[in-house]
Amino acid sequence: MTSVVVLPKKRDDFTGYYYEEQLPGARVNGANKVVVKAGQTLTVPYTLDLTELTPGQLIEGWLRFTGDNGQSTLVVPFLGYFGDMTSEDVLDKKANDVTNVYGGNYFVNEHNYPRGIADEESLKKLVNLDGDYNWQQVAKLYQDGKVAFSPNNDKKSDLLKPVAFVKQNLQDLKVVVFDQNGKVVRVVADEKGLDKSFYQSGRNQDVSLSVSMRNDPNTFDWDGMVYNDKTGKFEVASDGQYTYRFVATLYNDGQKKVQTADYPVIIDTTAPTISNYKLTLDTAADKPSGHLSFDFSDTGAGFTDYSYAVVQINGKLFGHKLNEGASKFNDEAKLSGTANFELSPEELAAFTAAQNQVTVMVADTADNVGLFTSEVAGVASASQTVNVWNAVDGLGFDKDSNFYDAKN
Ligand SMILES: [Ca+2]
Ligand SMILES: [Ca+2]
Repeated sequence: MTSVVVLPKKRDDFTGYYYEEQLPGARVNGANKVVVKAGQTLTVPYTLDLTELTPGQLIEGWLRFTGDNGQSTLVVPFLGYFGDMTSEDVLDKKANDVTNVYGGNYFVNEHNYPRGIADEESLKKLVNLDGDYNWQQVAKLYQDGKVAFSPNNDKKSDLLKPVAFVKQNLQDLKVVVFDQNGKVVRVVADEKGLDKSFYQSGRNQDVSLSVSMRNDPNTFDWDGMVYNDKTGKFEVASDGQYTYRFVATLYNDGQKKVQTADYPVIIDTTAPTISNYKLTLDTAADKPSGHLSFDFSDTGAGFTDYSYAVVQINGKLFGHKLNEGASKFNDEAKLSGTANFELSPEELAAFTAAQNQVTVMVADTADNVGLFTSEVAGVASASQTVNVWNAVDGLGFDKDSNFYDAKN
């Protein structure tokens, strides 16, 4: 019997071919010679001694038995992991963590809009109209403390859906929700036998596309319901801070057989308010101008640097970032601020000689919309009108983006 223990395989720099070389410190112990009679089955024990090696590596090799006649040979290959397979963090990092492997874990709402960045209309503006990001890039703008949804059955961000990647097959993956006192208020799912994430058709497949999830790919979605142990009934969670926790159980035994990952989530069903609204127009001048300012404030999730105010003038829609130019937030948590901007030529052109209606809207990151409407007497207006932003009808997803999923 001869044995070879290899890995990593060596590459010949000159020829480019891979070749095998005995791994220093690895030894196979066992009988050098075995006798097997014709038709007999024999179990022969061998041990692989790796005590001189550093744990945490794949080990590959083979045993070769040569017959006494020097001709017939039998080769037995082996492959295994030396070390604790549970030392790997199986759950991918968050999408905003550059050390993520599969693009990072994040959340979307029922319309597949990533959470923790801005409301749906602002996301459409960022991706489709301003074109600053594609859907995969926009997911990386994920902000801790801004992941929010509003389970109030208004068809806007009523659901929280994880996009999560795992590096090993899992024996079990649970989702548990905690309230801000650390009390379990919901076990969302307990799923057995998940496949590790893999790369296919130009995108990474998250756990919801695991074979075991085919019966219900939405099992990890949180609908905002919690269990009330006083009434014994499920009810909609009240507004506040929650923690969405993955609990992964690995197949391999080891120190980190059970691993968790926590994500802060806000439930917010309160719409922002708008106050101190002021619109001044001067369309009679040689160079028409207009100025709009208002204060905005939210309870709950608030806004981000990617949040826009939507200005609707006679049904035409325009966007202005809440934290850009003279517009700014008043507090670090981005819960309130002042919008302050000049109207663009396109916005001025949207005014007519008839009665005008102007509405401003701001939405928090849980997609609750606050609005203020004013009537403006007819003005002498320019003829050209440009429809910059149609937020009412909504824009479709960018079908070419990697984020878009045709089945949803
Ligand atoms: Ca909602
Ligand atoms: Ca709110």
